[in-house]
Amino acid sequence: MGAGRRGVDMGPSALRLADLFTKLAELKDVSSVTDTGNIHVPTREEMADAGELDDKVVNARNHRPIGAAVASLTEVVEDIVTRGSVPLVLGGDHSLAAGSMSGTQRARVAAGQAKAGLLWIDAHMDMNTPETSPSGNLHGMPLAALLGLEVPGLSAAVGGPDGMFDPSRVACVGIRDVDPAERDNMAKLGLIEDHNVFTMSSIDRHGMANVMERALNIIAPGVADSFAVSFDADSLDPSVAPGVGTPVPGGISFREGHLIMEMLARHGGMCGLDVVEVNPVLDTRNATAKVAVQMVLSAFGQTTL
Ligand code: B3U
Ligand code: MN
Ligand code: MN
Repeated sequence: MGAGRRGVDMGPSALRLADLFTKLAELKDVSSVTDTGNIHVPTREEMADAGELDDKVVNARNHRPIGAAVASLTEVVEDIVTRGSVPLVLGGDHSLAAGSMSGTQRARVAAGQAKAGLLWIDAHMDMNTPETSPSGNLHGMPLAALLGLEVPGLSAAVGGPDGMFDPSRVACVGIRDVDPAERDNMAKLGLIEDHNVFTMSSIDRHGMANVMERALNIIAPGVADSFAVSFDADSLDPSVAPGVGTPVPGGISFREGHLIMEMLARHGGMCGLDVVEVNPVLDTRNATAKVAVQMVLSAFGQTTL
């Protein structure tokens, strides 16, 4: 409901079908893996019956049902992190990150731990608000909500300072499609190209290893610092990951994708991971789900030898 095209609701099934859980469980670095099942997402019909369909005044499509789903996800993730586990959240569209990421952050704050940094791997910035969005789609707005800008349906889950991320601990990688007014929101929060926003052009010029070293220094400046990762499958090049709603040419290659994940695993500080925007309806032979599973395995420590 947060995307422009239908089908990402089947993303988790496609990832399960690509053997995500058995392969994760086989990894030597991961001692136990539990599939906690799906979050209930109310249908438009259910919302209509409850008299809670969207009012048309705000440029934030389906913000009420999305708000309900994101609220449930926040609770589930907060609980997982409180129990000392690492949540792996399968989307679904990227609006869910408002819940997964703030759930992780809130659990850390409640436990007296330092806040996590955030790595946003995406073709897009997802820094729109209803005022700047050309589409009204909430999947273009979660990072804005996580940094404290007001987004109907998403800001309630972030719920104030405890769920929010510090912009100085946020890095973005793979960026190549930003809306004109979205840039104003970026500037407002200090998101700057080649400093904490690594566009495809930054990656071309400096190479992925250099970019990731710099990104890690931002998201985890201290040795003991943790970071959460939100991985949008459309960050990858459409030749590698065709099954996404808004493919943008010139993306992250298969090898660069693995390098990102391997560097995150080697660091050891990852405290949460989203995999979003896998759309089986637009995919070819489940290729996007399969490559996403490979990325997850690398992020959790899979190596060749
Ligand atoms: N920036 C555009 C397009 C977009 C954002 N996220 C995705 N597409 N996947 C928007 O609609 O906000
Ligand atoms: Mn995204
Ligand atoms: Mn995207």
